[in-house]
Amino acid sequence: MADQEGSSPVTPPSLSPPPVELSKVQVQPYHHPAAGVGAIIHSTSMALSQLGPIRSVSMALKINQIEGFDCPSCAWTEAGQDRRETFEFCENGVKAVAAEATKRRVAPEFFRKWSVADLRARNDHWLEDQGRLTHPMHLAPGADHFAPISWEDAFALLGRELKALGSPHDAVFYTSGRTSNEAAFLYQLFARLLGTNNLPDCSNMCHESTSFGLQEQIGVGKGMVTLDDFELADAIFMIGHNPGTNHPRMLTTLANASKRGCRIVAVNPLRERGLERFAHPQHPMDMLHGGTAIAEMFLSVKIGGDVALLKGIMKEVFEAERRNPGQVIDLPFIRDHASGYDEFAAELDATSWDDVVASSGIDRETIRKAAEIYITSDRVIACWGMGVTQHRWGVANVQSIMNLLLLRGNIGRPGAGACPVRGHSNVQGDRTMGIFERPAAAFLDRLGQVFGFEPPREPGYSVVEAIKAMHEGKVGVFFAMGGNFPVASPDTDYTAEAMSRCRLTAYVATKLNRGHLTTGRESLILPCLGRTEIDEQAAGPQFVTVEDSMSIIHASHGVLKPGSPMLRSEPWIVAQLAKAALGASSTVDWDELVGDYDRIRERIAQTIPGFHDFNVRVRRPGGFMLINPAGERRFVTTTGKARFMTHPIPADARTPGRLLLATIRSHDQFNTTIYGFDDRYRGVYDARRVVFLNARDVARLGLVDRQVVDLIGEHRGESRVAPRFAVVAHDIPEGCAAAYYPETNPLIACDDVDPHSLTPSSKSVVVRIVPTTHPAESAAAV
Ligand SMILES: Nc1nc2c(c(=O)[nH]1)N[C@H]1C(S)=C(S)[C@@H](COP(=O)(O)OP(=O)(O)OC[C@H]3O[C@@H](n4cnc5c(=O)[nH]c(N)nc54)[C@H](O)[C@@H]3O)O[C@H]1N2
Ligand SMILES: Nc1nc2c(c(=O)[nH]1)N[C@H]1C(S)=C(S)[C@@H](COP(=O)(O)OP(=O)(O)OC[C@H]3O[C@@H](n4cnc5c(=O)[nH]c(N)nc54)[C@H](O)[C@@H]3O)O[C@H]1N2
Ligand SMILES: [Mo]
Repeated sequence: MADQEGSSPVTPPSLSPPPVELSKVQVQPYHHPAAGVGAIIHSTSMALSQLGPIRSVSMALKINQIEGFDCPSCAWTEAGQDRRETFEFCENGVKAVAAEATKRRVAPEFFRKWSVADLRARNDHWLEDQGRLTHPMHLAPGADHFAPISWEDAFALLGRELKALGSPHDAVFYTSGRTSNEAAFLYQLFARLLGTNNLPDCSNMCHESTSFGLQEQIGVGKGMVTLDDFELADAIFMIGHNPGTNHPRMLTTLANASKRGCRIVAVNPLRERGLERFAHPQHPMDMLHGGTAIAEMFLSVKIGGDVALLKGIMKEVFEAERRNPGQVIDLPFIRDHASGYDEFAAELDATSWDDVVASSGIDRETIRKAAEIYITSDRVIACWGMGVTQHRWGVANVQSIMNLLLLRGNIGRPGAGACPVRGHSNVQGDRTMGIFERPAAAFLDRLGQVFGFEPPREPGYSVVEAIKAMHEGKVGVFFAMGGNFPVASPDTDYTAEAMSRCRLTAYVATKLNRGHLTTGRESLILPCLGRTEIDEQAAGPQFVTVEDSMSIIHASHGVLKPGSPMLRSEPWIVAQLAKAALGASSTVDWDELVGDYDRIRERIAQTIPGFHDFNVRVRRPGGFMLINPAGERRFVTTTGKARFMTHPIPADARTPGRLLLATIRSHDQFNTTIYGFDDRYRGVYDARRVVFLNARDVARLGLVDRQVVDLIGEHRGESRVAPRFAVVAHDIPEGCAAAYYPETNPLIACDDVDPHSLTPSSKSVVVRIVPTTHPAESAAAV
C-alpha cells in the first residue's frame, strides 16, 4: 500500500488520499485547440468501457434534450429549443453520465470483502471506479465493515438519533449541488420543521463570495445575462475560470462570439488552453481548420492580483473620461441608479499605479490596452469562476468586477451584465429553494404561512462553521444529501476528526467516495437514484426540475432503468427521514407530496416568488426563466440603488520565500470524483500529485523539474503538510503555484476564509515548498 496513514483503524482517521507513485509522471505540452478530436476519443472510450455500445448511444441522445435529462455535470445553460443540436453535451458531461450510468456495482458483498480501513487506503479514483451503490449500508458502533440494513431500519435509526438530540441545532444537513429543486425544497422544509437552519451546502465553498457580494451590491446574488446577450456583446471579460475543462459547452458560445468579432479578454495566472483556441468536436470543418481563437488578450495576473488589475483598468477608464468628459463613464446611469460613486472614485484616484502593477503583475501598458477594449465596447459581459471567489478577498474581487461593469452602465441592457459561471448543475436552484444557513426573513415568513409553523430564525452553520461545531463536539447527527463533504472541505484531517465526533453520520449517494469512510460513531450510506434514471412514485414516473447558471428552470426526465431495485429517489428519502424524525408532530403529508412531484411543485409555487403556474410553465419545452430585478435595473439594496463598493488592494500575506498556491481542477475530475490521472490541456499525464511552478521559482528554490517536494501550508503561525508532489515547470507568474484539489485540501486552514462569505481561500494558500522528507512509496496503490 502506498501510504499507511489511512489503513490504521485508530481514531481520528486520516482522510488524505494515499500518495500514488510519482516516477511515471509525464509532461507533454498540448498544442491543439481545446475539445476537437481528443474530446471525441476520450468521451467515447469512457462511455464504451462503462456502458457498452447500446446504452452509450441511447444515453447520448438524451443528454440535455427537451425530453431527456439535464446533464449532471456543470450548470452551463442549454441552447434554446430551436438552436439545440442532436448531441448537446461535452466530453466531461459524457464522463459524468457514464460514471453514473455505469454497469459496475458496489453491492453488500463488496463491503463484506473490504473493511473501512482497507477502503480508506485505496485512492479516490479506485473508490469511484467500483460502481454504483446498490443497497443501504450501516456501520455499527465499533464495527470494521459496513453491513446491509433495510430502508425501514435505517430511517428508524435516523429518527431515534434525531429525536435524542438535546436541540435541533445539534443536527447538520449538508447539500451538494446536484440535488433537484423538489428534493431540496422538501429537505429545507424538513430541517426547518425540525427547528434548525443548519443547512450548509457546497456553495459555501464555491460561489458564496458571488452570492454575498452581488446581493449586497445589486440586491440579488445571481447573474443576469442570457445566451442572447452573448450574441450581442461587444466584449467579454473571462476572469478566473477554465471553461475548456469545467464548462466545455460554454466554448461554443465563446467561439461563436469570437467569430462575429466580439473581443474576448482572459484574466488567469495560467494560460489555460480552452481560453485560447477551440474546435467543436461535432463539427468536422471546425476541426480541420484548427479551430477558433477565443481570447485576443491574455492577462497572466498574479494569483490574488485581480482587485489590483481591475483597479488599474478602472483608473484608465477615469483617465479616458478626463480626456473626453461625458463620453466614457455612464454618468446618467450612475446618477439615476447607483450610490457610493464619489467615495469610490476618490479611493480609486488615491490608489497608486505602483501598487496596481506590483500586486497584479501586469504592466501599465498592458492594462491600458485591456481598458481600451472595455472602453471602446458598447456592451460588455464579465464572466467569472473560482479564481475570483475562493480567496480571503473573494467578495472584494466580485464587487470590483461589478464596479467595473457599473462604471459604463453595463447592466440591465442587452448584451451586457454579470455572468458568474456556476459549478454543480443545480447549485443555483438549491439556493433558490431555500438551502441556505442564513435565509431571508421574507422567505421564512412565507414558508411558515404556507406550512403553518414558526420557522427557526437564528442563522445556522455554513460549511466551515459546521466543521468547527463538529470538532467542538456540538453536533450529534450529520446528514449529507450528496457530495463528498469531508474531502471537499478544507483542512482534511481536522475535518475527519470533526466527523468522528458525531454520533451518527449519514450519506445519500450514488457512488462510493472517501467521505463515506469518514464516519461518526455509527454511519449510514443511503443509495439513491441518479438523474439519468427513471423515478417511479405512486402517481407514476416523475420528472424533477433544475435551475441553470442563467436562472432557467427546466425539467429533467430520467430515462434509464435504475441501477438496483433498492435505489430510492432523493425526495422519497427526505420524506421518510421527515416522517421518522418528526413523527405525529408533522403537519405535512409527506406521502402525498412525494407520491406525485407536481404536489411538491405546487407548494414551491405558493412559497417562492417567480414560480407561479410552475407545473404548467415547466412543462413547456425549455422551461422558463426567473426574473432578475437587477437585470431590469431594479436594485433591492440598502440604498435602493446599485452600490459602488470600495475595496483596497489586499495585503500580501506571504513572508519571504513563500508562494501563493491555487488549488485547481484537472481535466479528468469532477470535483472529488477522479475519472483518471491525465490533465490533457496542461500536458500532464499519469499523475495528480504535481505542483506547477514558474521555472525561475524552481531555480530560486534550488529545485529541479520533476523533483519530489512536500507542500507546507502556513496560516497564522500554524503549518500543515501535503507530502510528495512532483515539481512541473509551467507558464505561471513568479511567486505563484498551482496543484490539484482535493489532494491539497490538507493544506487549507478551516479559518482561512473570506470574512464575509466564509468561503475557504482555496485559491490563495500560503505555502512553503521543500524537498520531500517522506519516504518513497511503492507503486501498489493504483
Ligand atoms: N469537468 C468538470 N467540470 C466541472 C467541475 C469539475 O471539477 N470538472 N466542477 C464544477 C464546479 S462545482 C465548479 S464551481 C466549476 C469550477 O470551474 P472553474 O471556476 O473553472 O474552477 P477551477 O478549476 O477551480 O479554477 C478556475 C481557474 O482559476 C484560475 N485562478 C486561480 N487563482 C486565480 C486568481 O487569483 N485570479 C484569477 N483571475 N484566476 C485564478 C485557475 O488558473 C483556473 O484556471 O466547474 C464545474 N464544472
Ligand atoms: N481545495 C479546494 N477545495 C474545494 C474546491 C477547490 O477549488 N479547491 N472547490 C469547492 C467547490 S467549487 C465545490 S462545489 C465543492 C464540491 O463539494 P461536493 O459537492 O460535496 O463534492 P462532489 O465531489 O461534487 O461530490 C461528489 C459525490 O456526490 C455523490 N453524487 C453524485 N451524484 C449524486 C446524486 O445525484 N445524488 C446524490 N445524493 N449524490 C450524488 C457521489 O457520491 C459523488 O462521490 O468542493 C469545494 N472544495
Ligand atoms: Mo463549485
